[in-house]
Amino acid sequence: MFSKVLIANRGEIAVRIIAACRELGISTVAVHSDADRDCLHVRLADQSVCIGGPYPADSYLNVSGVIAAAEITGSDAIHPGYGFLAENAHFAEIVRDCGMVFIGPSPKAIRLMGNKSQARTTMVEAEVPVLPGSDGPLKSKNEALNLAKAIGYPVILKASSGGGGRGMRLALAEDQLANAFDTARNEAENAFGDSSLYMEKYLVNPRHIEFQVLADSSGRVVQLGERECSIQRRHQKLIEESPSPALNSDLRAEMGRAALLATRAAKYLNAGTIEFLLNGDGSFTFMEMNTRIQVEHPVTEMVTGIDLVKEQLRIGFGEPMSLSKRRQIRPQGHVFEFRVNAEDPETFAPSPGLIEGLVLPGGPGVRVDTHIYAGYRVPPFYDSLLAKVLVYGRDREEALIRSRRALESMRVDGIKTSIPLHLRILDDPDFTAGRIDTHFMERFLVGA
Ligand code: MV4
Repeated sequence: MFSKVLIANRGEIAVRIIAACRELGISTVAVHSDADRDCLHVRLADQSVCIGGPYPADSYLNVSGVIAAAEITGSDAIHPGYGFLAENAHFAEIVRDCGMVFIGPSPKAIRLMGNKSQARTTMVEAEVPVLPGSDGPLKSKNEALNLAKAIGYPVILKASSGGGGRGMRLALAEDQLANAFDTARNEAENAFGDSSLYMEKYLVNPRHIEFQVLADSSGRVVQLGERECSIQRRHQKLIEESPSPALNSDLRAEMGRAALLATRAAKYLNAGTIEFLLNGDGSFTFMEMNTRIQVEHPVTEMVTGIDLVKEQLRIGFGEPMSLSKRRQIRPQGHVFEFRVNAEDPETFAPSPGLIEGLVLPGGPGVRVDTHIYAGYRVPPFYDSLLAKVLVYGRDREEALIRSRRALESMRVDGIKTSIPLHLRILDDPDFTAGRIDTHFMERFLVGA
């Protein structure tokens, strides 16, 4: 196994990765910014290196700073976590060229799935279902107009280099297309330096359901079931759960097979996620592949009992994944994840500052992944995630009751958090009945 791994991240995911390294006997190197000297990941790691100023561009996104820290500490590998450099193919290439292991897929797979239009084309060839749309990037506005007429409105224009909801424009009817095309092109050029767009038929009220996959260098590919991620606001997920209340075992098996096809088509290695849109009629289509460990990975860990980060480390080292073929992956029970953010529960304005007091929930079925502690000051420079509260129940009903109990017992004093919002969602009859889709939060917030 590796002797030393550098974690190119901060916050709860850095803490999570350090935990997996410890259990495997790997020593750890934290990197941090000037603003993060007092962070838990810095205290928990065996070594730490300050790599720059508070702004991400000066530290966690600073490729040469991260590489230098890995070199001077004699690290064998770099775990990128999520966000920051996790889906940067150039970074993955440099790590490899410096003789270290990037714990993730190959630069080629990152690049392929990072181009959302190429990803779509790859899935068409692999016979993974996709929505009607363009065959590669659109060459002109005229091509867009003709294609939209053929597939029917509404259509959505997406930036090839976008993803996660960035760089998308909707056209509900023909009179909106020219404008949507120009706006989307400009936005894509400004945001990604790549104006290339592709088109899909737009689904009005889909669910977002994603499958966790693992692939190792022996050629083994497995899927670990789904996460329902429809409870989100402006593409920021708030609550995830598994299993999805929308799937029966036949549909789950069919989507699982498609996830395996997609993973193989991408020549994928390590942990990844296949995102699908599920329509009200039970049809599903490939949306994107995420080439990283995700925020919500513990949802899958809790229903399967598998430590995904340890599997990532084993696979990165070139070992086979530890799941035996005979003992099948059998998800059990029901799990919710609540993202507790440092933000106003009504306006969603960021709420950084000093945590004056902290009481975390615990007891049966509760897991909290966090980097915060009483006396910690939440810096204003990074994303607002404070903690992930995960709750297991034998069934959805028990998980819901336990979730209320856990969130009611949690206290974060000194700053505003999304806990009161979660408690209100837990009182919503549509949420408790599992009647959710990607527009649930818009309806919920209007009704409030
Ligand atoms: C869509 C869609 C409907 N039809 N594509 C948003 C995130 C990015 N990954 C793609 N997204 C969407 N693509 C077609 N053809 C609706 C969304 C979408 C969405 C998807 C998942 C979760 C939340 C969402 C909220 C709004 C729109």
